[in-house]
Amino acid sequence: MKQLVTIFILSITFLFLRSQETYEENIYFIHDPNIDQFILSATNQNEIFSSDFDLINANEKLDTQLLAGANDVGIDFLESTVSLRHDFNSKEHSASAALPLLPDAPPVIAGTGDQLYCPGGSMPVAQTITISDPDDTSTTAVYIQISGGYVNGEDLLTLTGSHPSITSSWDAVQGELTLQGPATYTEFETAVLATQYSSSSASPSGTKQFSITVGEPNYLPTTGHYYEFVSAPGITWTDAQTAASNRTYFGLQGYLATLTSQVEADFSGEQANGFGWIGANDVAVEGEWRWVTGPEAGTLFWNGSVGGTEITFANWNGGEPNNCCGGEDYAHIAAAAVIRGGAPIGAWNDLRNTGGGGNYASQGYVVEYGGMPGDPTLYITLTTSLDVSLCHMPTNRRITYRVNKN
Ligand SMILES: [Ca+2]
Ligand SMILES: [Ca+2]
Ligand SMILES: [Ca+2]
Repeated sequence: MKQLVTIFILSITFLFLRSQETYEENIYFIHDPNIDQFILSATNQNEIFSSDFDLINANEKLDTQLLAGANDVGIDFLESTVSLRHDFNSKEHSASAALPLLPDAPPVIAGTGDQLYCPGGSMPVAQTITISDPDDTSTTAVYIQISGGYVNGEDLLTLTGSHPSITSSWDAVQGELTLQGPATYTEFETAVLATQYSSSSASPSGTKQFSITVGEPNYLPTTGHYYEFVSAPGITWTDAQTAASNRTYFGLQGYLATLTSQVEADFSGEQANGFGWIGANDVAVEGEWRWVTGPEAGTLFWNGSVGGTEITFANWNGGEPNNCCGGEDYAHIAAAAVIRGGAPIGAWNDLRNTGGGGNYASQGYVVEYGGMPGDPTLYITLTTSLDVSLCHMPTNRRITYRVNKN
């Protein structure tokens, strides 16, 4: 018996104007896992039509078969919208809707790696690995971080062998090896299996934990979140807040970035590459700077003006937040050209909602994804470990040999 199809995306209702008559039409996208096809069907009072098609990409024109009724049905799939037109008995009806197509499905990584490491040697970080992805065969990078037990200056990850599509770079501060593509998932699987852990210590100890993450350039393993700068010259903070909340990534709900650590602030600062609104303001009470978006909404992180009190984490530019020029209540990542007072690239300034001029003209906003209620669970990180303690012979261990004599 054929497995029942599952309603995969959504159902939408189009409203058609037919002469003077108005009627509703329900359209369903249904995913049939047996044939890996998407079936579009629709019904109304008078006509029934259905169509099935292979979803190859999100930009194709598809013709459908009209099962009952009149002469033509056409469906255009554009990049991010679906428009439907059909012509029944020479009466034209059309509709379009901002209908998101299939979201980009996240990759899933799985594997094993729970081994022993002996001093002086090297061991692969994983024994098996598979990366699967329903709608992609390649990605830009894989990150392997020594996420537990890392000793800077002793521990090292090395990519061995020849991998023409992949270059590796070691960050000793983060304890992270980046395998940089783009390359196919298969090539990355091979490279991960060829990545070796070693320690320069004569007597390493403890357990080394490795986080192997299928990533894109905008993924920060430290937080497990994604960050994206969206260019939108002239956009206000309030419009940026709305725009950010309308974005999703791998099904994760977007929000104006909430930067609660230096690592996160630096990462977003590099991404913004200049001006970018972030999810903080002191609109409610002057000088009470709060994250007002994302999982941290409502969190007070700074109290006061220039030289105020850091409650959690803040990353103000030198001489900020100064509530300048009749009042500035919205936070943004400042352009590199105006960073001063020893502040890091990506430091923040307070500004009015509409932005300012020159280096303070609004250029866009930084969206963060991750940590929101209802977000799907992603399986993009594989954790493995090496136990480096069992290789040491306990000094007080007594070993008894029994010899049998005949
Ligand atoms: Ca955050
Ligand atoms: Ca203010
Ligand atoms: Ca300011």
